[in-house]
Amino acid sequence: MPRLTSKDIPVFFHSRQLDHRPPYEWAGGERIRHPETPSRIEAIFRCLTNEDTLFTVRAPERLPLSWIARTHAPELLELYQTAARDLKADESLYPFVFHRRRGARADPSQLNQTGAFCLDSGTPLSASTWDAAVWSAACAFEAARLVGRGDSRLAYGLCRPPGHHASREQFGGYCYLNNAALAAKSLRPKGKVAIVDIDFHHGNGTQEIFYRDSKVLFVSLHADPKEFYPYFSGYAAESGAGPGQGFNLNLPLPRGCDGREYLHVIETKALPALRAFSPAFLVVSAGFDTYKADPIGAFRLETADYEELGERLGHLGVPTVVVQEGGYYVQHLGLNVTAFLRGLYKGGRNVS
Ligand code: OKP
Ligand code: ZN
Repeated sequence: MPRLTSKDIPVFFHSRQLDHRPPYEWAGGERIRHPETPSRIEAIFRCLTNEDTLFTVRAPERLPLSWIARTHAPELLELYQTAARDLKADESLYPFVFHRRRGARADPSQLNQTGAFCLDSGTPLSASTWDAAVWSAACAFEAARLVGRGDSRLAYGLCRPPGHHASREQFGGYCYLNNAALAAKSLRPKGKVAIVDIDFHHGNGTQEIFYRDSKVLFVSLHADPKEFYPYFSGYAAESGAGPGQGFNLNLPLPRGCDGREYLHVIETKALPALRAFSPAFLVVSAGFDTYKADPIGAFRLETADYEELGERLGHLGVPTVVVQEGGYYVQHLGLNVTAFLRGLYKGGRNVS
């Protein structure tokens, strides 16, 4: 592995992440083309490799199952492997019977029981899903490893499928393994970790995983869950539980929110909470479905806002792992990611 210079932002990506191809999702009783496509990360990859002064792309090593099992239930991981074994190459499995587990048992060797492990009808399983999700998680994990070792102040996991909706026991919202949570879990023994989730949607999975944890602060800006996915969480009143009370901060924003409003909430709510926590590490769940042209989001951020946002987070001066989440306007996705990372890099340089 080449020695890092101060100019490098290491990027992790593996081509096997492209093999997961959800064909459609069920939304409002309609079958619509799935927005979470392999072309998303191909576009980001192209953009990052064109900017060769700032980024170095490399492949992660395969992540051992034992690491994933520190964040996810063994039954969930078994179900993914059942799907990898039993589904035909062109098959996508959408459960049509869901149930709230609440202590009920479900058998992960029976694909008919997938509904027990799944939150919604937009997140199919295929034979390739498990492998793609493991490589996606590996990208986040390797980025965290580099930052945790002090080898880089900033690293980016070009993750896909995304992760922030996946909880310990369930998948959904296009997410299977919680990449940001895996990264945070790996850093946690070395010091307090703050996770900032800037995806348009609330990171219900990440919130749930760290809800009782006082060493991991979760701060999320997202669309009001009264109106937008995931509907059942993301409300301001959710502030943590037990020892984790006070270490979960939800900042729901109204439809139509623009860069000014967004950055104002960052400045007045998110950054003060982050500074008060004084984390050793920062993990950013970076979604770009807040972009004005996003087909499923409803905010109005512009490319320049992402650079500004990055700069302000960079000013915290905390070693940072960025994990890719959503963002579905593929044409400008690479531009927005690059702007954000450039901002973080610049912001971080002006500290101390
Ligand atoms: C994943 B990530 C839109 C329905 C919404 C779920 C959204 C999942 C978003 N037709 N379906 O970007 O947070
Ligand atoms: Zn999203």
